[in-house]
Amino acid sequence: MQRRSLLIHFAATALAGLSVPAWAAAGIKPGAKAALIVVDVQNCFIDGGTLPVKGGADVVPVINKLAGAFDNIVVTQDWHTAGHTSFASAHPGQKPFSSIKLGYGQQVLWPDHCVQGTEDAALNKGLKLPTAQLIIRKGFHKDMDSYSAFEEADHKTTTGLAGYLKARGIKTVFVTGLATDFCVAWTAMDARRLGFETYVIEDATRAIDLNGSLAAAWKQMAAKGVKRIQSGDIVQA
Ligand code: VGL
Ligand code: ZN
Repeated sequence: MQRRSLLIHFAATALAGLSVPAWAAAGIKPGAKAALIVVDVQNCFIDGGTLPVKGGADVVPVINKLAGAFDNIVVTQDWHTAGHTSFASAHPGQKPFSSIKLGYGQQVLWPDHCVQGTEDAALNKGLKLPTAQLIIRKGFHKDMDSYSAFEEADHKTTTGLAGYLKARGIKTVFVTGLATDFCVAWTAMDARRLGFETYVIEDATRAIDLNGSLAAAWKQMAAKGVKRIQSGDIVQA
């Protein structure tokens, strides 16, 4: 390399090392082809519920504020039958937070939670999303769990969400809610795989963090091309 081009090369490399990604520096404007996905902000996952996530209530004001920046909002609810296969109580001798192998793969066993039609499964009252356009419920097949808002745990049965978003011309999704390392992560990774540009807004999520599951989830999401941002990176309309 010539001396001059070496210098230029050096300067460019130094700049690249210092610079933050363009989307973070400029702020992100979601626009008409983006959707905010609000995952499982239900009483069950908040203090007083059946499977409380530490700090779960803290996501509510962050999501309420984010909502103002989005034309399209989709809300999800974990919506289990009584006696659901993801409940430890459905497997004699098993305790919550252990794990077993089921027909579709490994399943963490949870306390009974988010049973259809109960107050526990209702969206948290603090959530103010009057402009939300779709509520999608998942995990309603008694013999199969569904962390992802797109696909059930067999990775075959679809919830219909991808079809809905694609039919509406949505290209980019921003995932928020509970819990970072389960339903948020699985939703985000499926979104990416299904062809959506995908962001997780970290401070609009809280985690269960079971045996290092939070760090593992961020690593897997990064490997799949999910982008990790903060609510302050979104430009309010
Ligand atoms: C979830 C565990 C069990 C979640 C749902 O919403 O992250 N976690 N069911
Ligand atoms: Zn569940």
